[in-house]
Amino acid sequence: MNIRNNPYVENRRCRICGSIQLIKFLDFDRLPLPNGFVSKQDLGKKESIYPLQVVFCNNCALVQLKHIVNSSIMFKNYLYIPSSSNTRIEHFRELAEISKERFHLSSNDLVVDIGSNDGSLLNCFKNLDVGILGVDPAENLVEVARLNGIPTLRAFFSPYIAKKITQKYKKASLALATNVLAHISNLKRFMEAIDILLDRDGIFICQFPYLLDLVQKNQFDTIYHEHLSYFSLKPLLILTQDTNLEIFDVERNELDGGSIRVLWKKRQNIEEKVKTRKINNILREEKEYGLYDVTIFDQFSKNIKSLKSETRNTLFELKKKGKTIVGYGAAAKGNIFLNYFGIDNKILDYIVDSTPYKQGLFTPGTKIPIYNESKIYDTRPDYILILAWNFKDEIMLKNKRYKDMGGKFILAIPNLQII
Ligand code: DWN
Repeated sequence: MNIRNNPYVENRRCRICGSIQLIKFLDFDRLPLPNGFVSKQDLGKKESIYPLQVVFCNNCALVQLKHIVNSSIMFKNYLYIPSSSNTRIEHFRELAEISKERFHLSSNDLVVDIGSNDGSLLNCFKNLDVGILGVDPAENLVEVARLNGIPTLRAFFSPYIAKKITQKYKKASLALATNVLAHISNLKRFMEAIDILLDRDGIFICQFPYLLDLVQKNQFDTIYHEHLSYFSLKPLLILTQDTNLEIFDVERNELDGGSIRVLWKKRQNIEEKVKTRKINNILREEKEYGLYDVTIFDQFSKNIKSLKSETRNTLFELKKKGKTIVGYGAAAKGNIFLNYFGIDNKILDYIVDSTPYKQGLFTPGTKIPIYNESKIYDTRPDYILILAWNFKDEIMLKNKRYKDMGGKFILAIPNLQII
């Protein structure tokens, strides 16, 4: 079935190896899109809901969604911006500095960020006097990026767009994709486009939340319609086999609860030596943890079910005692958490968020109002449930005053804690 004419289609084959041995291990039933925030006037309207089922490929071990939602529905108007978190901006600044130094980038080099959003990452390269270009499909964000002085093409990245860039500008010395690869349905075509975009010694740096961290830390709420794939290193090596690119370095970091940064080069680029030992160490850790067998994912699914009942019982108990609870961070992951755990506006009075575009809207499915962060100090709730757990340190530091007033934080990922 063609995705173009449908809101979603079923994915019957593994998107990396083509196998039909796809084993379902977690089923969220149907949920609204996690970035599908609702305006006040649309509150009475029926929300679109889409299947969210997770499968394991028994051939190449890629974890992926069983259904693909039409990317135009998800990404044409996009409310997530990286600049809503200092932690992420600081991480971007370091990535730009490390990349410029390691790959000797200058103003003559072109750095292309795929899925450039509001241009936050490219702005870090611009400050280092390196040539930049963004590519993003979201009309609203491309406008913001351009207003911020970040040249940006409004498009879904493809071999055609890659060719256009090399003709209109030049071949890229560095291509970047942070929290993007998981959103791509046709991975082979994406890697083909990277090959077209890069110059001979070009480097592709791709970073995304790491499956090993997801499983080890119960990060079920990062599983949602935008993220078609959940990567370990093994399937990525299989993906790369029939391309002109090869993985030469891999690094783990703490962003978003644990991410992996994979570096590709062209096979002709002999400058960069393949860090075989690092790659093999990561593959060994994945195998020893059991990421290449569905058993670990069945256990993961059981862990989430017990976390759900423990979290629900605790929140319902607090409400029975007359306590007030609000949410912190109207994150996409937060909306999956709330909808799957059945936590709605009867439990949370409201959610605060630093993103201007989200304030005044309501969360999809649970219809919880979203306010500016200062609301916390107007109503002084007894508890704050941190939904953006990946930024818990930044959030708790920012709200020390709330703690000093006797307020308490609740975290449910990786496990239920009241702090
Ligand atoms: O992969 C994706 C990640 C990178 O970003 C996208 N598919 C969608 C999006 O997911 P998310 O919405 O879960 O991203 P964040 O950046 O983890 O969301 C954090 C939310 O918390 C933002 O809405 C901003 C908010 N926040 C806040 O209100 N106060 C964050 C911080 C640090 C704060 O102090």
